[in-house]
Amino acid sequence: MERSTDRATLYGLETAAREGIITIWDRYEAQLPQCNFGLLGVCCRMCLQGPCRIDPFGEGATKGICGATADTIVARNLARFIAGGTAAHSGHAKHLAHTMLKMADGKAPDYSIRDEAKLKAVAARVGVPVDGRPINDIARDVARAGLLEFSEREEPLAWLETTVTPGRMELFTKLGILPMGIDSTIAEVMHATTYGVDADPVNILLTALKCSLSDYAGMHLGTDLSDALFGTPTPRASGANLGTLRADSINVAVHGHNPVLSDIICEVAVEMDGEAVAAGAPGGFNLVGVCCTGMEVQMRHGIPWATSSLSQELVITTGALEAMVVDYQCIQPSIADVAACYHTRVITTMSMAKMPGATHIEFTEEHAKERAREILLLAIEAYPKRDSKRVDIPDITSTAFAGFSTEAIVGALAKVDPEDPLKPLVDNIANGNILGVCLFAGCNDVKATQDENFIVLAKALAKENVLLLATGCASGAFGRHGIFTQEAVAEYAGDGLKAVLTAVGEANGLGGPLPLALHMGSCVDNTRAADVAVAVANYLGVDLDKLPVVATAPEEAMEKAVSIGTWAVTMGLPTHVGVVPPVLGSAAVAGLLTEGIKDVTGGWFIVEPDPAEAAKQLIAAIVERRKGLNLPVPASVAALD
Ligand code: BF8
Ligand code: SF4
Repeated sequence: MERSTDRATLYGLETAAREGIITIWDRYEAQLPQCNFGLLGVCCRMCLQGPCRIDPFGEGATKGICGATADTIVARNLARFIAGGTAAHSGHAKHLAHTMLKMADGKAPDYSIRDEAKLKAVAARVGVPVDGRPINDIARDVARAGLLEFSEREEPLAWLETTVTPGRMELFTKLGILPMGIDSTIAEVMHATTYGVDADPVNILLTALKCSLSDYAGMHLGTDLSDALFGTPTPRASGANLGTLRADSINVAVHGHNPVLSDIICEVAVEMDGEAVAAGAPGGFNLVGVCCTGMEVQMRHGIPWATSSLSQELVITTGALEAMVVDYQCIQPSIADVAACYHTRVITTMSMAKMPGATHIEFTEEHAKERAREILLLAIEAYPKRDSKRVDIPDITSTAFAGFSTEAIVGALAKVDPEDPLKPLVDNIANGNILGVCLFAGCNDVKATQDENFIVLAKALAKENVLLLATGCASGAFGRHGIFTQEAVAEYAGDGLKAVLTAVGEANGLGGPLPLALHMGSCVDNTRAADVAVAVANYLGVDLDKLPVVATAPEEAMEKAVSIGTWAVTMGLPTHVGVVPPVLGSAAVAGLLTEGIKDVTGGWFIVEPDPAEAAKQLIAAIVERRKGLNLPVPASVAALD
C-alpha cells in the first residue's frame, strides 16, 4: 500500500528515511499483523478476570468469562469509543467556557469578545437576556449557561434543543436518548458498560447514541464560544502543506485543537516579530498550523496550515522548525523523539497533556500573553542551533480558501438574495443544479493511503454536482490537493454545481466561482455544517432525515471521528466511513448500524473502504432522498444505479 498521495508527505518520508527517523508509518508496519480480535471488536478488558475474546467463527469461546456475548462486547467497546470522543470535544468546549468566564470577570485580560453580534445571537438562542446589558455580563451568563450543560439538569441541553429541528427533538424524546448533561452522559456510558450492567446490545447502542448527542452539543458550544471570543471566520486565502515553512524565518508550529492558546500565539508573534528578525531570521516569525488548531487560526487569520495529524512528524523533519507548541488531542508522543534528532523544541502547554522529552510551559488564561512570549522566546533561542545543511523543506504549497462559517455561507448567499438568503441554495437543490450536499470530516488513518479516499470521493461527487463541505483533517486533505480553489471548480465540478458556485462567487466579487469545497473549520466545527442542514430543513419544513445531505469520514481514525459519525447518523444522515470500525465481530451490531438504525433515526452507516464504490453509495443515498421529496433526478445520475 502506498503511504500517501500527497507529494510533500512523500518527500518528507524520504527525508525521514535518509535521516534514520522512525515515523508513524514505520511503527504501523512494525505492528503488523494486528490482532484480529481487536480489529473485530470482540476483545473485552472490562474486568480483571479477562481479557476475554470471542471466537468469531464459533469454534472457540462463544462467551466471555462472565457470560458476555460478542454482541454485548462489541456494543460496549463502541459505546466507550464514543464516550472518549465526547469527552475530548466537550472538554475543549468546557475549557472555552472557563476562558470566557475568566475574561468576563476581568481575570483574563488578554481575551475579549471579538464578535459581539455572535455572542448576542448565541445568548438570545439559549435564553440569556441581551438587551441593554454590558457585553461582559452577557458573556458571563453565556459561559455559565455553557458550564451548566455539563452537569445533570432537569431540562434538555440548550445547545442541542436550540440548534436542531423540532422533529429531531421529538424523536430523541421518544427514543429516550435526550441527554440531560454532557458529563453525566459520558458517565452513564461508563456505568452502563462496566462489569455486570448493560448486556443488551440494542440498549447499549441507544445509550451510545445519547452520548453522541452530548458530543454534538459540546461541539456546538465549543464553536459558538470560539467565535464569540476570537471572531466568526470569514473567507480568506491561505497556504497549505509543508512548503509553507520558510527557511528564512523562525518557524513555529501550533498543534492540537484549542484556539485559547493558538490565537494568542498569533497575536504575540506579530508583536515579537522584531525580536525574531534581531535574532538573525530576516523573515521574522513564520507561524504554521498543524491539525485542528491549525484550522482555527487558518480560518480566522489566514495562518498557513502545514499538515494534518498523520504526518505531523514531517514538520519536524524539514529541519527548519524551531518550536512545536501543542495543546491537546491528536498529538503523537513520538514528536518528542523526532524533535530530539533536531534543534526543535516541543512545548507542551496544558496540565492534562504533558510528554516526556518536551518542555512544559503551563498556559494560563490569566497570563496568556506572558506565557506566549515565553514560548516564542524558546523558539528564538532554538533558532541559532538550526543546522542549515539539514534544512529540507519540500517546495510544495497549495492555495486554500478557508473561513466558510455558517454565517459566512449565509452572508455569501445573501449577496444573491438579500431578502431570502437560503432561497438560492434551496432552489438550486430543488432544480437539481445541486444534487445534494456532502460533509467531509474526520482524520487521516495510517491504514489508508493518505488523502486518497478524500480526493477520489470528492472528485466523484463534485462531478455529479454534489456540494462539498469540509472540516478537520478532511479540510487538510482538500487544502493540500488544491480542492479549496476556484481552479478546481473548472476541473472537477459538474455543470450545475459550477453554475451555482460561479453565480455566488461572482455576486460576492470573487470574479469567479467559490472554491470547489467550502472549508468550514476544525473538527469541532462540524456543527457549522449541521447548522446549514438544520436551516435548510426548517426552511422546507421537513426533518433532517429527508434532506439529500450525506456525510463521510473516509479515513477516520480517532474516537472523536466515531462520535461525530454517530451523531450524524442520529441526526438522520447517511454517513460513510472508509476505515472499517471494530464492530464486525457482531453481525447484530454491524447490522443495526448499517441497516436497522435507518428505521429508527433515518440515518445509517455506510462502511466502504473503496472510495469509488463509496461515492456510488452516497449518490444513491442522495437520489433516494431526492425521490422522497419528489425532486427531479437527472438522467445521468439515475443511470449510475
Ligand atoms: O479533531 S480530524 S486526526 S486533528 S480527530 Fe485528529 Fe481526526 Fe484530524 Fe482534529 Ni478530528
Ligand atoms: Fe471477560 Fe466479562 Fe470481564 Fe469482559 S467483563 S473481561 S467478558 S469477564
